[in-house]
Amino acid sequence: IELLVKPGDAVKKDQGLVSLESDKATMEVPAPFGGVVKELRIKVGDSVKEGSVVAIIESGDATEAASKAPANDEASAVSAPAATAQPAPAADDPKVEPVSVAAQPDNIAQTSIDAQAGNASPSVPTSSAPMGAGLPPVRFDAEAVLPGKVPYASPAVRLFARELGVDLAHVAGSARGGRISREDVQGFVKAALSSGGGEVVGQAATVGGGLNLIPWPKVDFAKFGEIESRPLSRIKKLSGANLHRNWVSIPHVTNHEDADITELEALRVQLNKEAEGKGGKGDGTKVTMLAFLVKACVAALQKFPNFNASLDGDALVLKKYFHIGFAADTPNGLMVPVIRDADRKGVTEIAKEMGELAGLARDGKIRPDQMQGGCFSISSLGGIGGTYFTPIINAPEVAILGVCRSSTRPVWDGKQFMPRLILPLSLSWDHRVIDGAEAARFNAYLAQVLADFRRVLL
Ligand code: CAO
Repeated sequence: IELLVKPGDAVKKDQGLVSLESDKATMEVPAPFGGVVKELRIKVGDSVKEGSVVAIIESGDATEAASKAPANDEASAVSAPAATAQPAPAADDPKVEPVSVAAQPDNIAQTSIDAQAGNASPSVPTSSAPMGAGLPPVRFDAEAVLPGKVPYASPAVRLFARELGVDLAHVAGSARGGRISREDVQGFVKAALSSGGGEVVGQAATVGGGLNLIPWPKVDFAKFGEIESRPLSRIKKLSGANLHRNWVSIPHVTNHEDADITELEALRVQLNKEAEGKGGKGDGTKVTMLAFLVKACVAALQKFPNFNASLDGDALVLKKYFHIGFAADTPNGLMVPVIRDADRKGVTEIAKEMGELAGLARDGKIRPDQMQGGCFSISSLGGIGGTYFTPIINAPEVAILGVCRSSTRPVWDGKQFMPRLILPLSLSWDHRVIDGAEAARFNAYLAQVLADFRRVLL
């Protein structure tokens, strides 16, 4: 699909010569050694197969040897059938460059495609390929150029990445066929720096700091049916980048728990009835289950301070304030407004503030400071459905509570099954800060508080 060099170009070892595309992958064929391209044997659009000759390269060693060789050596060098005398390459030596090539003044070596990296015999050129002195073609290790191993980028982009210390294995290509462009490298560096992950750039990426993922699959979806492409919203892009970082960098564990909220729900319904009964004299605020949950979480955070904390290097920063974030579903994507000082507010006040903040978020009018400073987050899907899920921790917080839809279930009270309203809870926590036993205690306590809200006072 692309010729990366032309005759006369000097190429370095491993420099890309041509790009090939199959239905499964796109890969670059690298020069197996440095030298000067004498001839390209393929053109854009050609179909090639294993064993096809790609290019003829005068090896750097040959040029050097020839320039150093005394004139009277030349004839003997030309006549020496050195190549045919060379032993076949060893099975475990897939990168074979015939040594004899270097001894000939018009030394040329052919680069051919060989998918069998462990093949004991060198691939034989097609009959149309004139082979100088019957030399076997130079093989390259197809294993080593599989897309997962060699990032698909032009030599200029490789050089650019090297200068910035970026390991291209971590960069997703957005150009045709998944090729990595200069802009992709720049975008990668910007993202790494803005997420504080400068270490992804540079050495750490190759010594265990990076994920070393294979490139994202590039699929031409239109080949399989009708499609429509829509750009992601700004908020989706921002929240997506944060969620991704949090998901891959925090060791998450999620504990599930069931809370019996039969009495609490009865109280909530009663409070809302009383408010309605005032004949519209109140401000119309409905007390929500989520507002009760905020209050219950504050009680649990006070009892288990490690959950109201953030990691700062090797130190744990314990917060003495209780700002609780809640996930709000907006037309533009997920946002997390924060209720400040929830420990000092009543349930009705929290419900009112939540309604206002959620409204601002949905209208795109929420200010950044109204989403900052959170200590712990709650993600409630209770109004929608589901049983349990795995919420992603909102870094630098260390835990998040996921809540699903309550349902009436038969619960054994020791003598009989009783219908109880059960709220499913899912707590994700950072295992660097919190241990499983502590998380189980947090959940059990939270469920106790929700079952008997008087415990909030203790
Ligand atoms: N179980 C059963 N019913 C519940 C419930 C629960 N756990 N939680 C809420 N409900 C009910 C409410 O009582 C309400 O019923 P009525 O209309 O009869 O009063 C209805 O569901 C709708 O509630 P709501 O969702 O409007 O209000 P809320 O206070 O529960 O939540 C807010 C507010 C902003 C959190 C919510 O609107 C929202 O955006 N939720 C989505 C959060 C989200 O996307 N999380 C995922 C993040 S990860 O992608």
